[in-house]
Amino acid sequence: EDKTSMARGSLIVLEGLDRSGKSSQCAKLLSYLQSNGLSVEGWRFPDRTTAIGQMISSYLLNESQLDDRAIHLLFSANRWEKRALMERKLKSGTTLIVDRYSYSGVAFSSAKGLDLQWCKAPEEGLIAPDLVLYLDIPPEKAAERGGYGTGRYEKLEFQKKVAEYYYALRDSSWEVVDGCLEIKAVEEKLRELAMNCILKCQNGKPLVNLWL
Ligand code: Z5A
Ligand code: MG
Repeated sequence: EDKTSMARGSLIVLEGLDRSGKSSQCAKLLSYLQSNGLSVEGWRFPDRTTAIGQMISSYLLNESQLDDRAIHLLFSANRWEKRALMERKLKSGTTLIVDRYSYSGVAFSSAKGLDLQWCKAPEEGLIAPDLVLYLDIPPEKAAERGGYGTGRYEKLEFQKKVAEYYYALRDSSWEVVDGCLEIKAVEEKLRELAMNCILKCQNGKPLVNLWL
């Protein structure tokens, strides 16, 4: 029996404030793992390619208005519509590097003033990440990077609240990485943490659901 084809892939999520470096580090980690011969895909939430994703995209661009709870549930639905595919990929041995996930969903909506438990409820039953790589950066420093644009949430006071809720959501899957280090130094830390996680999953770490 071919053991490698039985081994499952890992669900690895990058989280952090806007401009913390998630998208750049996802791309670097993805190409590193691919160049090591691993089966790996890069995903991101919101997934703007679906019908729900297009509603979210227009909301984020301030092109449409939605009730706070309605948009929260759309973000969650956008993860639910990908759940079955996610499980199939992981079980068939593909590792997923995911740019934002349920923690973004809860932190952003809670920062608007919605109840934390209410925000967590629709995420329950989604696949729990094996590893959350949290790029830690003070909101003031993040704001200095390229400056915030016109995005709905790109305001310093709001980002400070998001940071507090992220902090409250930390669980055993989290590794906090200093996002203020040089890009190369962050990249090296993420490589090591990701490789450790992938090995644990290959060696039988069970797949479980949120919330841990
Ligand atoms: N949202 C939500 O409300 N609910 C949900 O469920 C989900 C999301 C999933 C989606 O934005 C928005 O939706 C987001 C949360 C909300 N809110 N906002 N705003 P997005 O994910 O599409 O946002 P983005 O614009 O793609 O990414 P970002 O978060 O703003 O940035 P990032 O991906 O973390 O950073 P980056 O693009 O990799 O880097 C930013 C800049 O910093 C760039 O110029 C880099 O070269 C520079 N950089 C990166 N790393 C470093 C280091 N180490 N040193 C110096 N400079 C660096
Ligand atoms: Mg990004």
